[in-house]
Amino acid sequence: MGKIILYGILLSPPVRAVLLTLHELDLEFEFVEVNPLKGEQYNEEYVKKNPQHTIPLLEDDGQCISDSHAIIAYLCRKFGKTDSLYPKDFYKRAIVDNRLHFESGILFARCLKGFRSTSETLENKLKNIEEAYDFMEVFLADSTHMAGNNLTIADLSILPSLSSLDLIVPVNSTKWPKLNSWLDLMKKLPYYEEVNVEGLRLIAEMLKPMLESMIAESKK
Ligand SMILES: N[C@@H](CCC(=O)N[C@@H](CS)C(=O)NCC(=O)O)C(=O)O
Repeated sequence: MGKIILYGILLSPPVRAVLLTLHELDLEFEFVEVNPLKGEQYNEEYVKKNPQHTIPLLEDDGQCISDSHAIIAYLCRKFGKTDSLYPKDFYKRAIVDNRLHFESGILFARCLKGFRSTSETLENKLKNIEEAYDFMEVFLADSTHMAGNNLTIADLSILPSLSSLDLIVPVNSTKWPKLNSWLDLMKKLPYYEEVNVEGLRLIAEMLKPMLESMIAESKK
């Protein structure tokens, strides 16, 4: 097996999605810090590897792949001992892919907007986050996991963004009972503490002033 290198920082939800998948697949890897808060994603060497200058970036035996969704699907295809994390069945895989695109286009996009100061009103940001929670409540209507009744990369992709958004809009068990139970279930993953908790602590610390003013504003 070639050497796997993951570039990024724990603060980033898509980096954590890749870390969760590497742990779930029990793969050895090297973690190299590339910190966008210090502008390190623009280093010449890094941009050669990833012209889109995003984290995460995975290097497997010298071959580079960017975008967490492409990376975690690749890891499962190449290293998964079974197809449970990324099913081969066409329909089941389509449902997993749907959730990956949901994470990319809706959940993570709304997560970024939620954490950044933009021209969008706070009311609108919160409404959009709550709507994303409503969608996931529907995903979970007849199943224990985001795509069926077992753990897939749909869960590992959604977990870091959702748990980060939970800092702004708590996943209330009355409003989103299934989503709340799913989050509790995910917290039992053996590598959850190591991968996700530190990332969330870093986000909470970095965003403390912003979160305090958002909470104050939302109470007005
Ligand atoms: N869809 C991408 C999103 C990656 C992304 O936007 N990462 C942010 C950090 S959370 C980043 O690299 N920002 C720096 C930049 O875009 O220059 C993925 O899932 O990997």
